[in-house]
Amino acid sequence: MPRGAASGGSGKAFNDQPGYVMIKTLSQKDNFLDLPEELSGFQKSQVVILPIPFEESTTFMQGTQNGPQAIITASRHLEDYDDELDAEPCRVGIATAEPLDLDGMQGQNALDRIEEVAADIMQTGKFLVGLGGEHTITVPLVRAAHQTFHDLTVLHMDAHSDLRDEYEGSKLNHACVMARVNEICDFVSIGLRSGLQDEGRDLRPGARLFYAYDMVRDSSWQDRVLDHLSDNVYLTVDLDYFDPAVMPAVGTPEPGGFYWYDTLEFLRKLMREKNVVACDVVELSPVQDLVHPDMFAAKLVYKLIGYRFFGRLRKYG
Ligand SMILES: [Mn+2]
Repeated sequence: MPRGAASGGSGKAFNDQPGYVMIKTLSQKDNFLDLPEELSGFQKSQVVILPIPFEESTTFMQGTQNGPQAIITASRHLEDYDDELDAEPCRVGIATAEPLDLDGMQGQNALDRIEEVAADIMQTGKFLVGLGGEHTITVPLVRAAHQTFHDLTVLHMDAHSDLRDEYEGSKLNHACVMARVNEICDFVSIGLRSGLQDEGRDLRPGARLFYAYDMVRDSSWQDRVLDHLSDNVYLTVDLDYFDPAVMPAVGTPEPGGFYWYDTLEFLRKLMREKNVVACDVVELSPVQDLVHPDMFAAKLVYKLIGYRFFGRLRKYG
């Protein structure tokens, strides 16, 4: 049975089924995209955005705990209409959960709490979008998705392979995310340009690593990545996948990243061909008075939702 997942605050509570999923959502004055109740109430929404301002192990520049709020604030300046899709993706309903209150919890306890809430949301069949926060939040989100989808593959977009078994004395460091995912299910990492010499040695047979150096030389990587994925996919986007020129607000920027349109082309293809069951966008570390990275992340989230629900249907498809 789903467990209760209520958090404190002024938002509206919704009890989805007696027995009971209890997610408080933000109202129009605070929610993603500035949506009225009829497009953001929990019950009618097909999408749930879960802000997870978790930051414990960021190693270089800090600030990812402010990422979810910066994305939501920026989203409120986006248009509802998407010209590429010729649609208003928000029509599917986008509920914004109250930022996850970890109530002073740390380490594994905090991650268990994230998993519990995420599993509650996923059990309703809604499309969960987690907003980080540091990349560590992906581990409990993948666990939650794996509870329902056993044939899950994780698609991991990142400059860093994140395959250290342990870093700075912790297996839960954000540099260890994919080592933990490797213990749960198959995965494909793309965009890599910073990692370890012996990475790949202890990986499960279903894991694949795609390096940026090779990807920019051979565009067939898109199809090869899709071929490696199972039908059900969990997508995690570390924003440092993108080039620091377009996405400077990350804790550990790496030159040689990817850009807006080439990435969107791939994401649309992904959403068209696979059943993406949930996703996260992580590691935004907002820079004061620099708004374009926040807008970039917010629009990326809205694009993911648009492709998920409209990518198969509309004019350029
Ligand atoms: Mn990274």
